[in-house]
Amino acid sequence: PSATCKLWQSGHFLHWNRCQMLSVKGIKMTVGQEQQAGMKDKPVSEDLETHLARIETEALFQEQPETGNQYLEDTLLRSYLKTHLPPKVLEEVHQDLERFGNRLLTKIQPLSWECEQNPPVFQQYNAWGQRVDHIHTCSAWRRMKEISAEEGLIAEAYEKRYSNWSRLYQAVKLYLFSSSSGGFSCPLAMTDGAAKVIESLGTPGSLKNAFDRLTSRDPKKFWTSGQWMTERRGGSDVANGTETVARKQPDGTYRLYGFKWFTSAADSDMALTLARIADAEGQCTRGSRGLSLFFLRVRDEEGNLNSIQVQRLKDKLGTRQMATAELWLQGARAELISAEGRGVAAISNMLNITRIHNVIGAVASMRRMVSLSRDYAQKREAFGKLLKDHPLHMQTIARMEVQVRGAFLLLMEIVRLLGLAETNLASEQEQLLLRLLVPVAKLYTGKQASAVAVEAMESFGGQGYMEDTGLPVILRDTLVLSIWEGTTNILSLDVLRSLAKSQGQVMAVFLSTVQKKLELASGTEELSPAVQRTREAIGSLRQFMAAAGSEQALTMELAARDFSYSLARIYTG
Ligand code: UCC
Repeated sequence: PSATCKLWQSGHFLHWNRCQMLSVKGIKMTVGQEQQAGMKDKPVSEDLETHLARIETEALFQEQPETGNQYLEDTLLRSYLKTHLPPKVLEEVHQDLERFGNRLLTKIQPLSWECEQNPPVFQQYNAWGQRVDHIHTCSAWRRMKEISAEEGLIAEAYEKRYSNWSRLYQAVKLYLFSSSSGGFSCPLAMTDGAAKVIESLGTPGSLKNAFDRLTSRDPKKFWTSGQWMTERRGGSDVANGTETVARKQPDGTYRLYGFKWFTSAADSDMALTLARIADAEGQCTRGSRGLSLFFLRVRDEEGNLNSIQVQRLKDKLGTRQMATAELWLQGARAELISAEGRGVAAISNMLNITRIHNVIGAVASMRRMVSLSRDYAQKREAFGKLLKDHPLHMQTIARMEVQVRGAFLLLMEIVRLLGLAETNLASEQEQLLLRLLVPVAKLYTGKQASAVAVEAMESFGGQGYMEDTGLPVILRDTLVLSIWEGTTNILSLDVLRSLAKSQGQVMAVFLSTVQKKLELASGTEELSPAVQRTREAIGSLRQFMAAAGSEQALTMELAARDFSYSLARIYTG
């Protein structure tokens, strides 16, 4: 420790006996303390030493991991588009995505960080004691809303410029946007879901304005939507947890009374929500059959809340950029938009879209973490060589990369099928497959995302754990992906629901589709071990299904999660 260091400065060697302080933190602190302690008394040579200590300190800093244009760097995405899109569509889409990739890098990513650093603030009263219930959002968050409209992040899917490919193209833009969106992908998910519900209802006249706004490219017109489903008694068992009551008004509208416990993106312009219609005696039907779907504006033209009080903002582990609130509905004016008692079935269109957005968010965050990890491996030296030259480190990254690629392809498959379904080009089999794959992909990628994020974080060593690197934010934000829009177990039960409702047809389609894909892969020698393992997995799945057929429903319920994981792995494989 007392060795003499030689440092080259201005053409001179200087001798410095303080190498024992060669800890990055130690040097910085000591220099700062020395400066404060008495700069005036120090001889010139000591100032020089201080300066040199700084240089030495700076030389110890790690180079920051970065990504460039996320579209251009994503070789799998580009090869997928090249393989699947018609050439004319590819040409147009490629140009737009390259431009968008640059905009993300230079303009949108800095806004994202600003959103993280300036979370929404709730002001309940003004200075004079009047209740205002104002949710203040930062300018970067509001800019994200404008950018979303300008980029057509919702519009693209509904304009259908590229027929069945529009949905996939929209999903690709959202995938690129997601990890730079500062949490704005959440309101976009619900906005997309609301537009889908309205479209599926045939866009009734009273909802035309809302639909036009949700799907607008004009930032001044664009609206976002909330999805208020969770009440105090819980968010999974919607049928029994919903207490909100709807009272019919003489003009045919309704007034809603109840307490919504989690309302994400509470600064949205409108919302879809469930409530129980009270009859003339004030009685409501219990359970799922008592639930109907309502549309409401959050504020009127003057900006006054629609008989809603904001109780407080939620103090969340992650997604802190986005305002999640508890809301009292105290007679909020609303419009019934489903058949009475068909609320859950009507909102399931929204759920399936937001669940796909959840998959987009999961794949995007994995891609971001692994891309940063890969970049870091090319810059960071340890044990005398770059991380990329350490086989064990590279094996760890390669395993993550496989997870991301599989999840990405599963996502693309879903949005490809959705595009077909939305343009009436999907066969009955493709529709069934879509119904099954949405919960399968949501539950599986939701778990993958946080596992990959944790692993990737480790690849940066202690730096990965530092808040100001931005890496912990990504991890925190992935943790919600297995919770909101249906937990892993609830989604596993939804997989069973799709089996029961189709009387097993979804499984027949699943197996025959996988079989066809395996036949295609069989022609490639290098893939034969993978083909073999997938065939074995299908064999086990068939055995399980044959045995489960004679068991009680409880057995199937108990197996739902493992069964769903198997479907995800087989299809991804
Ligand atoms: O988490 C939330 C915050 C929002 C943030 C969004 C941003 C995310 C974006 C991320 C970007 C990075 S909001 C709350 C989320 N809550 C949920 O997701 C609810 C979870 N619970 C369920 O999914 C349950 O399984 C329920 C609510 C669907 C169960 O309700 P029921 O009424 O007990 O279930 P039923 O009786 O089985 O279903 C009623 C009807 C049936 O149709 P019919 O009557 O024709 O047979 C079902 O087939 O609804 C139909 N149905 C569906 N149809 C139910 N689920 C589906 C489905 N997924 N697809 C099609």
